[in-house]
Amino acid sequence: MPSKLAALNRWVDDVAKRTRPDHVHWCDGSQAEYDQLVDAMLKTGDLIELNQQTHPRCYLHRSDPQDVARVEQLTVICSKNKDDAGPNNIWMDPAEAHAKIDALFEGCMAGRTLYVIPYCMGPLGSPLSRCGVEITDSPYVVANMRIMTRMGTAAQERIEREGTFIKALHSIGELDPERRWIMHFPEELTIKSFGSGYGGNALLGKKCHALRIGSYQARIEGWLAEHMLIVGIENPRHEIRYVAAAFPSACGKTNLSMLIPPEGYQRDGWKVWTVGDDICWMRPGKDGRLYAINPEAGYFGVAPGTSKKTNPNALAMLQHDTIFTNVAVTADNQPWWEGLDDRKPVKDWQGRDYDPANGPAAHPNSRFTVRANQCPSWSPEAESDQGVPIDAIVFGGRRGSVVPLVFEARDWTHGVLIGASMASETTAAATDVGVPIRRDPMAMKPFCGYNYGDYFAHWLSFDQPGAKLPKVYQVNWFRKSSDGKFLWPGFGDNMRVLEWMLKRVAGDAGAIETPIGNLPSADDLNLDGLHLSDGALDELFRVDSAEWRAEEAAVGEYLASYGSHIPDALLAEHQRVVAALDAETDVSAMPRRAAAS
Ligand code: OXD
Ligand code: MN
Repeated sequence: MPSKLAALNRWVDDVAKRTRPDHVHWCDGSQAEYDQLVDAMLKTGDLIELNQQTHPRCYLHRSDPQDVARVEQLTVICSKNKDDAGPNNIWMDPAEAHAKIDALFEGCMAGRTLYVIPYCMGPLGSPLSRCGVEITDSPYVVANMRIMTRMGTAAQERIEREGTFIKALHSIGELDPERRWIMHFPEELTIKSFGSGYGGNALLGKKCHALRIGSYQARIEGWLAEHMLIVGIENPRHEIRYVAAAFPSACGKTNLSMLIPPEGYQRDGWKVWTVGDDICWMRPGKDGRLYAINPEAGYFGVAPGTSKKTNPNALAMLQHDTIFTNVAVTADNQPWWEGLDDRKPVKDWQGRDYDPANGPAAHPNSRFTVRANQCPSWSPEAESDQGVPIDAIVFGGRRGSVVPLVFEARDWTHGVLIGASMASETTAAATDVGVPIRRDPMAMKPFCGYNYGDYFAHWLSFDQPGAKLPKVYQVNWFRKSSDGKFLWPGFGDNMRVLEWMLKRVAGDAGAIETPIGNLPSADDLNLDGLHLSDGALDELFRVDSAEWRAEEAAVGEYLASYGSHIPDALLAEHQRVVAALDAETDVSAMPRRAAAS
């Protein structure tokens, strides 16, 4: 028997009986196995060799043009009770869902190899880690899982010791969008995904396990599975404090996780360490602090916009041992994407001769898959079994107006309200009047595996006697002037905002109390060497009471849509903010009174 665990052998046998593959291969996760897979994919054309002089061991995968992104309308949560999935999810009855998707799996691996991938999300020895087994018929998925997770023999051994694992079944099927489902059965700790090879739909350890099933498990077991990056900020005294930050897609999460501080900061000895760029699992430690691990071992990042200016660390890590998906190529066969540099691509993401009339050369959601430790700012603490202590949690979104550059929650409950109120613009527009925003609490809208109301209650439950919880912040790097220009330079200069937060944590910085939370005054932020346009600072920190009353009215309506699942304490906190705003005639007339640090 391939595994010492009967339940695992039985599941693999059952799947093989249904899907009828020509071969079954148990992955050991070795370099030799990876190399063989790559060789085979180069022969079939699943991978294309890139310029091996400039980019050793880098390959390009061109996906089916209809299979380039997550599919939220086909992503379902199949809990026994509809109410448990909540209005934030598309729900399907588990029996109906199994029947629907099992019919698609019938005989789907004929002529193919069934790969069994035992994987561990998180360091192999960590009590915070959780394991799963993915079955797939896609060698591209196996290669990506080897980069993104700890997979193979060692993970299998942990699964055999523990006796439990998430069952994650995947087939690319015929890549037919009409025969595609991404299904989650939280109570059965099972995922079934059919008809897509795209990362978020097919690398089942990532969004499906680490967030949707993970959030469900976390609620039962008393921890948090979050859509957050984790960074360590080292100060000139060589103290490192860790920050976890949630942002919806396309808000610069990968860039923030790999930030290079402005020159003056570097001279003074500041440094940023990358622990994770997308997912964070956190649990209270014995000392009452929250300890976090990055369950992933690699980055599956968006390529367009990555450049020497926006993210030099990412660019450095992408020079070797990287799988690119749906990028363009230059005349000398190097990977290329919009925003990289001034070179001209010759082939677009579909392999056609590049013609601007066909749209961007690289698909806007083209990706790189790369081992985390290739990043120059990679933190060795990413391998720590106990995780890193989190001192600050940051919630961010893309808001052209209303939301100031940064503000601090008064306490944990207020912080949970700030997270629950998160929203982000869905489109970029020249001016921001009327830009639609989508409510995306804790940036988990596509990823929370159960009812958001219950999720907020779970967040509130961490406020226990003896808990030393992180301070909570909201940031907005994207506020614009009335003529549509970004007011804040962003990127490395975001360090200035992080420094203020960490000084607050240490009790070393001031703040001004307002009804929405505590804001820094201009004197509290280090603005040395920064040239902001006239009036930018005032606008960045302007809190307009009329705008905020409208904002909180929208938040109130949103919270009400979760009915009785919304915890009373969250509604009471919302009422407190509304009442404070109502009492204010002109909030923008700051400062009011200094907040306690
Ligand atoms: C991602 C996403 O791919 O959030 O990380 O969509
Ligand atoms: Mn993400």
